[in-house]
Amino acid sequence: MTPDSSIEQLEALFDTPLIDLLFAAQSVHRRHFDPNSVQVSTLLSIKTGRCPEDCAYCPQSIRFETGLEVHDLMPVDEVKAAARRAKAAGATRFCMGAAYRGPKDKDLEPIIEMIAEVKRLGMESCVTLGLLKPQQAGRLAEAGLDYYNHNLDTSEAYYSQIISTRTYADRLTTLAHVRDAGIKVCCGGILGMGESRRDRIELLRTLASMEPQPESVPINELVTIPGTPLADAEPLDKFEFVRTIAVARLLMPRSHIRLSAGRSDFSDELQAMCFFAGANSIFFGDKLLTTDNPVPNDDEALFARLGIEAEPCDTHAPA
Ligand code: SAM
Ligand code: DTB
Ligand code: SF4
Repeated sequence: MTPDSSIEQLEALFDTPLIDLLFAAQSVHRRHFDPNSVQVSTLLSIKTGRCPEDCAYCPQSIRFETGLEVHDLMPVDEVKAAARRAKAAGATRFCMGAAYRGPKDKDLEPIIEMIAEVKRLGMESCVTLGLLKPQQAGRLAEAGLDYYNHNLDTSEAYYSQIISTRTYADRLTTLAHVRDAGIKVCCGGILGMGESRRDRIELLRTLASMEPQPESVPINELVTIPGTPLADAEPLDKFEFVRTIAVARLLMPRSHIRLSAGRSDFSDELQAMCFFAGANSIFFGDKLLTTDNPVPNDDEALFARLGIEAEPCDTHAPA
């Protein structure tokens, strides 16, 4: 299977008996990765809430009443302390998220300091700040940023059902600026927002068609948030989630596929199945940005039971 495969071919792949699909995905996975190794990232919301965008899934939009505790950009020393704790707990990448449509130039100054502190700890750095101008991507690259997270979330066709304040093309333009600046791309989506299987296929096809493909592909399950338009979204069949991971692995054989939001609702057995399907990265720490994630003790126990090791850090900065 390649990104050029037709929709019909990808539909047929999705329809493959589950065990055959898992076997195919695992066979490709172990050609490119140690199958018992999972990359571990920790998230921190460095600026929470009051976002002007209207993403129907998001607790941080100013348009929805979600009872969220909001805060402005955190001081650099608090971010540094959180990164140090994440490193001590075993994370190798520190991902900082801000509820912006896009950052103002002046917002980037403290964020650049945060990136420098994370690098000084010997961790990989990632930020997710919304839409970027080319010169802003350049400033982040100069600061030594390793990854920029910017999700496409769903298919182009379904996008306007979820977000009205920006277009798919806006997102793709920022992704191009990030790539042109020489920063690695972290780009994925959310499943369970009422999209069709065709939308999931189109999302994966768009991701896999990028040249080069994103290094990191977070696959989130929608965390339903009371007060948002998607509060009552029908949950996705968990086997459909696993199938989507397997097809992502087959289409993007060298990318890290991250089992992202939604893990709190997954049994250990379902997570193991996702790893078998080709997921090889997680968010580690008891919080995502604003919602709960499995507690570290549970993840450590799960890794031990499965014989999974955390992937070593891919950065050459001093420890
Ligand atoms: N504002 C920036 C942006 O949208 O790119 C960065 C922060 S935003 C919260 C980062 C990502 O979190 C979104 O692109 C979306 O994929 C994910 N996300 C937000 N709310 C979610 C939810 N309720 N369930 C699953 N994923 C969610
Ligand atoms: C991604 O794909 N998922 C993360 C990270 N990238 C920034 C965010 C998940 C957010 C889930 C809802 C919340 O905690 O606010
Ligand atoms: Fe704002 Fe990002 Fe949430 Fe959309 S996903 S409302 S852009 S914080």
